[in-house]
Amino acid sequence: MTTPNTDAKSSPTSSRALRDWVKEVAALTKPDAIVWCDGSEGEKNRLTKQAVAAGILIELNQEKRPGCYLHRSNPNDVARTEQLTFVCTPKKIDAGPTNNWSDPVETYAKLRGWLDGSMRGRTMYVVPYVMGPLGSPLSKVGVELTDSLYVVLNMRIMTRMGMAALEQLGESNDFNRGIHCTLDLNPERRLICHFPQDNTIISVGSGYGGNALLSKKCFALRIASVLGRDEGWLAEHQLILGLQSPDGETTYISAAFPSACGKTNLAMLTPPAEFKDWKIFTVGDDIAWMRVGPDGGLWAVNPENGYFGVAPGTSAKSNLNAMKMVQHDTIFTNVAMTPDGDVWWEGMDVPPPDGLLDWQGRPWKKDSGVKAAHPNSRFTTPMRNNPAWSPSADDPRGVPISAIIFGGRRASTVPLVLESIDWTHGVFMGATMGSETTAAASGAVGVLRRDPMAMLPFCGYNMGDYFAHWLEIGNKAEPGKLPKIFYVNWFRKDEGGRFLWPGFGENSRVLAWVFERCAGRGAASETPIGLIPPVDGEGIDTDGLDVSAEDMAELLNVDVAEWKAQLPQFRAHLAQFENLPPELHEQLDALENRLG
Ligand code: SAT
Ligand code: MN
Repeated sequence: MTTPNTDAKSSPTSSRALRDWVKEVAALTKPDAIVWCDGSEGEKNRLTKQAVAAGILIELNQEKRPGCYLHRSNPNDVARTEQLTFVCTPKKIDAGPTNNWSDPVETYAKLRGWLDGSMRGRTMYVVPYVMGPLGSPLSKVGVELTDSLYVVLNMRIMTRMGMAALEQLGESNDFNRGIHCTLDLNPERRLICHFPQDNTIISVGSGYGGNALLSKKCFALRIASVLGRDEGWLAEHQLILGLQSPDGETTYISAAFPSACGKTNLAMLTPPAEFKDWKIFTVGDDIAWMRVGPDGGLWAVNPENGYFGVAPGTSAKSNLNAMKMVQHDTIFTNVAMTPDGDVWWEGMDVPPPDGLLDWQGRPWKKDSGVKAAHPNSRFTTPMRNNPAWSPSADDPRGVPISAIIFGGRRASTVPLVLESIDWTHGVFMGATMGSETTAAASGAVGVLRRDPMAMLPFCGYNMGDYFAHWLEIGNKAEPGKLPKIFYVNWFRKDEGGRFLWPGFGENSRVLAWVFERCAGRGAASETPIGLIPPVDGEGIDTDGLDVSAEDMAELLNVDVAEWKAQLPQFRAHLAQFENLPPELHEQLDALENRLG
């Protein structure tokens, strides 16, 4: 085994802790070579060539899609595996009832056994990266050691990777330690383990996005949520967008939806023709790190540098900006390939050409009933590719958040939009939110599960404490400066299963109401569950909207009986948390009273 570049003289880092750790992991995994990634263009070209030669990437048609490649995953490894994801705190109670827990001492020992010699014959890449704008006090450094070229090339898009990260780290030992080893992709030897007390992640046996790109869910959410708890800030599964009104005033809104519920679409949506004077700019599409700023308001940064978006359903109609941004310099994972080396997926709004290869590279037939692209197929794209990209994504101060939106997929009960009475009620709304499951995680699709703040799979500590932390943030902020909290549901259906709301660009009408409410204007009616726009047209601007008055009334209807029927579910859900803050019990009682 060689261990080049880990001694002080030849190593690119002045952090002794980093050099020592790289040396230690190399001594365990025994790679043939160690490569420190610098993040340069030359490195990208070299590694891309290698990946193509090794069959890890397939070069797509470079005239149609310059800089674009396709990766096909092992069919057993195409989504996050929540049942194999663990939080390994010394005390089980600190992981809480919503996380899988395993003992850190035993888990380290088991993983060390699996890692021993696991990189023999392979190269170990050292991937230093910054989460958050360079030089921002809100940013954090991570280093991922991986034996996967696919991971390196994706990390290069998803994070600010390379020398910039080593510069930001300097001599410090304060960085997230991530070890990723592909092993043989045997689900029997697949584990994604978090050790928040050591700021460490070990992920083995999977090459899939959220399991293997350790910057994303593992660091920026599970570990960062714990850092946030201890340091007084929030790491959230939220997009951040800037909404510019016709007067040129910009309001920043963040929004939490479970995976594959349209965060990427909302973050970059194009308002419809009647709303063309409103503009939306994307700060982030998946993760927000938020803290109370010097002015007492809540400020947010997007820690990421790219998007890992769901391909199926993305079309010129649903997300024109996404269609434009994936035109170049994008890695596609598990989409279908056309005979001329282009990509295709269900819902692209162009018919599938003859001679299509499905996501596994097999010839695909139109009426075969099987999907050509995997339902969780993805694109990895640099955020600057997005025509709606907001340069404030690079602002070290972050952006001031005026509204936080929670949302999920609910066929019934939950109205199109709802405003909370106050911060505590908003936290209660987030804590009890539910959504029907999607293909982003393995398991059944379409089952209603409670997914508090869309963080169920991502909160790295006890969720009871997490709710208390949200309440504390509310106390820390200047009362008048706290964001307003809303709840939306784009997915309500009628009895025949037809969507009542057209969604996509039309969602900007709901955002416009949110904007007005934040500005202290905009009509709202009180209901037992919170404030909703009045149905008489004073609330949501329906000019030019193709939704009948009856459907609009249904979308904004609060069915007291349906809400009452949910109360036992709320109670059972909250009862899991031994250390639930009393304020949330009080909120539930108050809701019950208001419902009569
Ligand atoms: O695969 S990821 O976890 O990164 C995407 C998602 O599920 O939200
Ligand atoms: Mn996500």
